[in-house]
Amino acid sequence: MRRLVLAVGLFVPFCLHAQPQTAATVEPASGVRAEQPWARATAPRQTVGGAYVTLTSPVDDRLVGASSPVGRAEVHEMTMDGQVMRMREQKNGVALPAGKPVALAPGGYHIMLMDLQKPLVAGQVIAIQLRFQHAPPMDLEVKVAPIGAQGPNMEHAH
Ligand SMILES: [Cu+2]
Repeated sequence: MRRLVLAVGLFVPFCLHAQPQTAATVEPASGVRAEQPWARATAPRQTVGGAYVTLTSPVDDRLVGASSPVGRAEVHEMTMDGQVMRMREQKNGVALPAGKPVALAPGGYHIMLMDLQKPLVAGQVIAIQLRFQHAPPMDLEVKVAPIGAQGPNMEHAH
């Protein structure tokens, strides 16, 4: 009995500090949600490409790396330095705050695909694995959108 009381005594303050809904419904760290993964087709001879996805983690996590059979994959951020576009590998990954969708999208964070063996062709589906600080690796099937696409559903754009 004494042990039970002690356990309850420790648990209650913890509950009071947690969010009311999430205390009961915390998803496992593996519950990262990936929405609309897509990559952009590449021109012949182009050996680099970009892939994009919106990630929502139920708990604070970080996207720390990626890999793909099509080439070397790195997590990058694109920024504008005046008129100059710069890309940097995110050595510390990209923060995924609990419950907040984080978009990897043209002009910002992206999965950089390098040393492509073959061009990425519109309509093709490529495999990309994402690695997280806490959640287990996630395998994505990434649809390739046409060259110049700004999003996953731009096949009829002019
Ligand atoms: Cu890049």
